[in-house]
Amino acid sequence: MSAPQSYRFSFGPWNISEGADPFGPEVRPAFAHEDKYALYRPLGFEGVQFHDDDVVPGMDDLTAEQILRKAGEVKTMLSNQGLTPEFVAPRLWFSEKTVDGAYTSNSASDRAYAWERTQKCIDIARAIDCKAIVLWLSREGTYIREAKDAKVAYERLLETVNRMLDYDSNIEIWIEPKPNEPTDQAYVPTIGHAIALAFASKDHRRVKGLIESAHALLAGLDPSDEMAFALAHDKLGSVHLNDQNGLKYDQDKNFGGANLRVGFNQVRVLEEAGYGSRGEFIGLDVKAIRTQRGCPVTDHLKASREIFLHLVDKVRALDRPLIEQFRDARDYEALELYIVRHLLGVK
Ligand code: XUL
Ligand code: MN
Repeated sequence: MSAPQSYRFSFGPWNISEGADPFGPEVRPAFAHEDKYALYRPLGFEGVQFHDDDVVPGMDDLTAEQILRKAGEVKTMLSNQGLTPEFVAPRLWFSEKTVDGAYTSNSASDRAYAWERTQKCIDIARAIDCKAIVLWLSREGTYIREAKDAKVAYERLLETVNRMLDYDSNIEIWIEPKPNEPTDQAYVPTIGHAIALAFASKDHRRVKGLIESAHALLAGLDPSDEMAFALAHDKLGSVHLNDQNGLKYDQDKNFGGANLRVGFNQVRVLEEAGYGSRGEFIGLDVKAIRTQRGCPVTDHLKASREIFLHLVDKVRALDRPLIEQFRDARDYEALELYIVRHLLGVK
């Protein structure tokens, strides 16, 4: 038997936050992104996820040369800390030019801005030696259905993916689906939509998905089945493990914190498929609870990683022949009791 998989973990600097929510201001002092890099390794993380302007703040007002200079500085900071950039995502939801979406906006000048910004994002990724671009499609959707022609919108998304593949012949594109928030209905709400786009693109081998647990739950789906679907098509670029308590706002709770069994099944599916054996990261997208004091707050990252690793132990300790017996006998009552006892640590 091959040696058990050991996992590498990543998170984005926005996961160490000031605790603001849509109804209130920041509750913790700011902690500079650049000071965060020193925290990664001691916490057990080696991958850094970025938005383009996490690497180059204020990039819309900078020249190409200034952008590359700043990206070069960040590359040095990462290598000084022994860190790997996992992906860069264009932040296309903050500009006044993307209030009604970016690639799917009805305005040609907004779409032109989105494409320019995407090229700069790819330039930044290249400058820090990062091989993947994440597309979280934020405002690509509608608040009312009649606002956009949805068929044209999907054609525009495919055209963008193809342009990105042409712009750089090495990068991979990982689409992060989410069904809603900020829009009422988002285009590309599930991994099935993302993978259809991938296969429709001009080089499907370079287009994959990134599955966030909470986003799948918001779509009313089980994240482990979403992951299994992507894995069955060899299209799981990365994951954003977290948790979500029901169909509410995107909560980004600690992994396994709301529903341990749902967490367990994600770990089971990843582990059984050998996810991570080609260097894929276990990415987290978790928010510290607003009431948490301190600066910087990192306990939520430590806890989510620890819960993941405990669940790996649980998956490895499963009695596989017994599970096969229950499956053969179609005794799913017994299988369920076995799983719950196993999670509880009782015989
Ligand atoms: C939004 C979300 C983003 C993406 C990266 O819900 O999850 O943080 O992961 O832009
Ligand atoms: Mn995410």
